Amino acid sequence: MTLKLNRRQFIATGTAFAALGARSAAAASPELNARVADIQLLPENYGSTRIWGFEGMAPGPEIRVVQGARVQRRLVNGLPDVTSTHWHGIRIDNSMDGVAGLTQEAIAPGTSFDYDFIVPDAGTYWYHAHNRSFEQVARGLHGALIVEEPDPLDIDHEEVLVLDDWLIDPDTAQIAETFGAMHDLSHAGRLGNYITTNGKYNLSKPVNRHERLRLRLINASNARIFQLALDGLEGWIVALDGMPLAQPREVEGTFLLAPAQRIDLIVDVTSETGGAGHIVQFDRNESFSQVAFEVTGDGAKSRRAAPGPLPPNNHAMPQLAGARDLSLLMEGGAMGGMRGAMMGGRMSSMREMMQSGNFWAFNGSVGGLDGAPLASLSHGETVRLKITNDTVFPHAMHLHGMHFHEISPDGSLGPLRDTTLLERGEVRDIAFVADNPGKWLLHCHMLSHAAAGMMTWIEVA
Ligand SMILES: [Cu+2]
Repeated sequence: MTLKLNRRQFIATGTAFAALGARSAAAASPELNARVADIQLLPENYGSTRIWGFEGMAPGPEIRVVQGARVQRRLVNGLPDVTSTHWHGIRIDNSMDGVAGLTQEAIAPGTSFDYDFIVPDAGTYWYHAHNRSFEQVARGLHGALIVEEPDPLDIDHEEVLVLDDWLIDPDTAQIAETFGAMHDLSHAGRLGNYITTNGKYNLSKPVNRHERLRLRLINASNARIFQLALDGLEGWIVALDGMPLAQPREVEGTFLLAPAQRIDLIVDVTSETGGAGHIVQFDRNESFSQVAFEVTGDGAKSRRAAPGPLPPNNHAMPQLAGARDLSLLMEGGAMGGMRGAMMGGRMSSMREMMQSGNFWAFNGSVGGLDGAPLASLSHGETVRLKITNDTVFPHAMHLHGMHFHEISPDGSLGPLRDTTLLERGEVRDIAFVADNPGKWLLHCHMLSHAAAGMMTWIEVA
């Protein structure tokens, strides 16, 4: 039936809508319920798995807005623990950053907190719990936050792909409740035995040959560094951690996606009709299909021309001459040879550290939220931070509130990131303009490491 309105009805309806608009503006934000749920995470022949998820899902509901929009969510804590929600990669107002104990009080069970912020940059972001995150993220509290460019891209499909790994007891189908296990804290972090994309171990998407896809990859795992490649798909990396590359980078061989990092790809389906393309995941010497793209039909006769860059987000360029130099020495962990570190205001032996579940140090001190900041910066100051990984494990270092440039070996400014991977023994300089006031966490996103000493913060005033 076609709805026809005469002018009188139209005016009346318009008035009704206006009243509705006024009422909804004053009403509460949409709710985002963090709660316990039982879901079919494992294959059908296994039982259900109890998770903690936003709206009872893992990943939680996708939040999708256009660049410059306002995001409002009332986080309702239906969990049996306090929580908070961090909006990872967003240049956000500090009071909305969601770090329990630094930017807000933890949200008690049965209470709520209203998140309300503007998203200044287009790109692929995510949200996740930021209280006991080594447990709460592992239980499933994460979801995608997508900020669209104002103008649509020339693509046929877009897929948001949240990669995760779960530590599951196969006998019970339940998440192994070994959070904070000594081995995870002191070695490579909590690694899972069940790998999913968007909560499925066998995610498959139908496509046509020669279609162009935008793939938004998000690593929501606690500690797994995904080593990935394309098969039957050819394309380009166009953005890292939400931020467009100045020029698309053709994918050749494997690429890494460390915990919390994102990669945006534009790929063309090159596999034959009836075949499949894959995002391939390498684990030790084996390879698996992380995501399959079943080529069910013929698309265009030939591929499109190579894509241009995504429109840039507007960031201040750091001027390295005259930048303030800071350094961060990362030490500790198993086989790291560290004898001890400052903890709670006094020198402590490794044995004393271990007794309180701490294994790592930043600049000789066990890190956390209680101590002094790594640095107090003036608003607008440019910083060059040298990060030295003097441990035998890789670490994915994340700065809240601002993106930074990795500095290339030749001294030039590399891509903008919010999470940078340092392999064992690696040294990396990063640079950024401290143009977002507040208290910003700087921590390892191997979440067990953050809980065991790899956490500090900077202040911008
Ligand atoms: Cu780490």
